[in-house]
Amino acid sequence: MITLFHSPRSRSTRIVALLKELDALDAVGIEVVTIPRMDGSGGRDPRNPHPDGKVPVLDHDGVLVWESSAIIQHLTELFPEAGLGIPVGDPRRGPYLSWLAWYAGVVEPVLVFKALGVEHPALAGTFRTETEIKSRLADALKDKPFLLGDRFTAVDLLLHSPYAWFGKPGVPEIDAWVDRCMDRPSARFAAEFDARYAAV
Ligand SMILES: N[C@@H](CCC(=O)N[C@@H](CS)C(=O)NCC(=O)O)C(=O)O
Repeated sequence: MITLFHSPRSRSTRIVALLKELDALDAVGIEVVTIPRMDGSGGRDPRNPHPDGKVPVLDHDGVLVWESSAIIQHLTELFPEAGLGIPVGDPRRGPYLSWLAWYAGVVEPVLVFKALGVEHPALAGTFRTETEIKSRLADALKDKPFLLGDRFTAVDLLLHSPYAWFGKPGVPEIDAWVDRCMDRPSARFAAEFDARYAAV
């Protein structure tokens, strides 16, 4: 049995969109849980098995997979027919894995520091800054609609998600790509799913 622990309008929303892209909504159950929110609402949910009480977390036959990048890799490999992941042996596998890991190791911390107004030369030295993130993305998108080519893959789903949340950065290549990603049925499905459960 596979269960996604999800809280509406959070980082797990992108995993709900992924399940739609993978046509895996029948195979993976979604358990809606609460999390502590920045505005003081919500709270840790005792049903959530994530060691830190966070979402997303996936329970696959009693084994936990946490962190969005890891969950995305696990699910795309479990449901390969959808072509959202890149298999071993494909020359795009290197960039695919690198985008996934770069998101978790660089993009997320840098964008959180920026949103909080936290600056330090050592942080910029270690992670670089949002300027480098935007230039890396714009460079990858200057000659193709998606990060790995003509086709939307799981790295587009993951990497565009902060801009779907915080707003587009005002860089033409990135803005157009975010629009393409947000215009997909999976993004609309996840937004509607969240609207339904956030209201409960
Ligand atoms: N890097 C993690 C971040 C997970 C995370 O921070 N999730 C937030 C929701 S947006 C959360 O669960 N916050 C509740 C808490 O910190 O207790 C991932 O992408 O899976």
